Amino acid sequence: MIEQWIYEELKKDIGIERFNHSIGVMETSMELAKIYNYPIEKARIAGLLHDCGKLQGEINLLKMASDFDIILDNVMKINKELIHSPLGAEIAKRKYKIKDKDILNAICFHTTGREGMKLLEKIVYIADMIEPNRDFNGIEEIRKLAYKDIDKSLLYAINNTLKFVIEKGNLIHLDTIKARNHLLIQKNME
Ligand code: DGI
Ligand code: FE
Ligand code: FE
Repeated sequence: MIEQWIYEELKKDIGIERFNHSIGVMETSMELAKIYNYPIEKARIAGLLHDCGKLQGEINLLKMASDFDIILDNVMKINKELIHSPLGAEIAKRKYKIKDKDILNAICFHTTGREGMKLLEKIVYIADMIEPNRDFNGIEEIRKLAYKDIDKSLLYAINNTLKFVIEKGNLIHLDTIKARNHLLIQKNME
């Protein structure tokens, strides 16, 4: 059971639009959990809270991260939108009292992915991309694959993100590259 105060606080912190997106990610995470035999309640909390670090208004992300003893690499310092994930994991721990490491990791790595992602991390990464409010080129393919083969869908989604990041001329985070290499190496060893 997710207590009501968590919904209320989250809505206040991240705003109604991002809150609605989070509800979509929560529901999609639960659907994927069912298909892949993962505990539904864990998927539900991770999906709901995945963007809890996307605080509204003028906030100094670098200062907040440092107050929470989060060590940021240079890519994160330059591409500050990446900070909301590790920050979110800390907020989930401190404010929402989440102790489950799998849930905290799913929040922490939901934007970049990482080498050797666990099932809940994959579920949240994909659900974040395909929840019903999302729309972009290539989403239908990710949606279709998500319900059949989560690793294929993850690889497709990461490739999509990388193309988008490159098109914008942004830095690529090493964890995204490692996530992709890991999936490709695993596929080639099969
Ligand atoms: O928080 P959301 O908008 O729901 O989604 P998200 O947490 O997946 O963030 C998406 C953004 O993150 C999108 O603009 C692409 C960016 N991103 C993902 N991987 C990387 C990246 N940006 C950089 N610079 N490097 C990455 O590896
Ligand atoms: Fe996010
Ligand atoms: Fe999100």
